[in-house]
Amino acid sequence: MQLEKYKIQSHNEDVLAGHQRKLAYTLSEVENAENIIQKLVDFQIAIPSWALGTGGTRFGRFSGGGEPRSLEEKIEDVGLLHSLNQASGAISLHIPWDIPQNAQAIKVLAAQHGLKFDAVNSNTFQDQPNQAHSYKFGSLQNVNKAIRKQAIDHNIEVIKQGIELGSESLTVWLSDGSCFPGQLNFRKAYQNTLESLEEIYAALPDNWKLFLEYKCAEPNFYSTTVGDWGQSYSYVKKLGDKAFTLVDLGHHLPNANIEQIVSLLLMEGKLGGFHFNDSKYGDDDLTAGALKPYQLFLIFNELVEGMDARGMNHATDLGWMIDASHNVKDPLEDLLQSVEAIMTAYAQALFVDKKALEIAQEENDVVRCQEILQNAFRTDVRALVAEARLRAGGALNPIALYRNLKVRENLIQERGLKAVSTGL
Ligand code: LRH
Ligand code: MN
Repeated sequence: MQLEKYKIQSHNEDVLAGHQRKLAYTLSEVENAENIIQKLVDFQIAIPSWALGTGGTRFGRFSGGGEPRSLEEKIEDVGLLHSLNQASGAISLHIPWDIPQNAQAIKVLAAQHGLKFDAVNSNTFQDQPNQAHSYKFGSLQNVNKAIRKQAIDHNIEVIKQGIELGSESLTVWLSDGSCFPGQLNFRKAYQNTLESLEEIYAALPDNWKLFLEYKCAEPNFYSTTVGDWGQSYSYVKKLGDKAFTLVDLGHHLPNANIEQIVSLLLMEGKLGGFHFNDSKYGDDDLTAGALKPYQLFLIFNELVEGMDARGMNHATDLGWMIDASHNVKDPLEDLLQSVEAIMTAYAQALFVDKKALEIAQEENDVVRCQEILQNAFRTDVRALVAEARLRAGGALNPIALYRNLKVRENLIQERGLKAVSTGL
């Protein structure tokens, strides 16, 4: 479903007065507002191709209808998101869930929607039909050399797919691990995985990056072979300058201090990017900022501080991606909310008075430190995020327009209630 520009313009005219009132007040409160708005305009978040349909759990899946039935329809849906918020200008594909039949045609279609291809994701956590060897006991860690070779070849094939689409990074998430004590020799599993990653790394074009995503548990429930940031860091440090650690917010043990992990990986120059989502218990893959907006703000506070300390470009030097699964929300509304929460946390982090914070930290003035951070977190920056959208040609209130235009109803009309999209 294509969204005509005039429909966005008439929506903006309807709500402009209210927006301008809020913006005027915010501009009076936030002295570096112009700089923040420009940074927000430049900031793009990649949408996962596997999260455009209804997700589910082993207990059930309740489809909402109108789901994309092909990669082409997935690109249309991300294109629609991007036309609404002008902040979703990239799609991250998962292979083999989204193998382009004709890469050039897909590339042209994406460009027509103003979309680029972010990281491509390999998949050695499921067995594909007619696959020679099973990944039941792991892929790159597997005790069987032929199974490791099969997994290595798949990753190299995914790089080839990505090159054709103009992607410049490969995300490797390994479900590899063990479910019971004694099942696995941890050292051999590590060494098999490292040797396998070295072969994949050797196949990377010069301008590419490899993102190694860690996860504490699931689907293995005793050990995971890339189980935390330290393990991922030890692999990427050994692999070389094109290898980095990817932080999925839902992949940590309870109460892990993710903002500290982010700060240290940045300091080491080994932070590659993010899979944004939120969670209360496990890898719940809920809407970003829905449960822990203060943690998301603290993560962006470390990102802005750490990236500025290294002179990094906020918009382009890290991989900004969402990884979520929608069990009860409309997938497109859920993704619009995630992008809004991420942009809001970023804007609040840009508003932190860093000079004052540094002085308070040097003086061990703990109370002042918290006052400075929470002043930024409690400042309503939503008008700045909306203004950035307006200047970029997006909708002031994307979800309101999405609903006013009955997008989901139209998609159900077009694609039917039973349409099921590939992915989780
Ligand atoms: C694993 C993960 C990984 C993806 C998958 C869809 O939990 O976060 O990033 O490959 O979800
Ligand atoms: Mn992930």
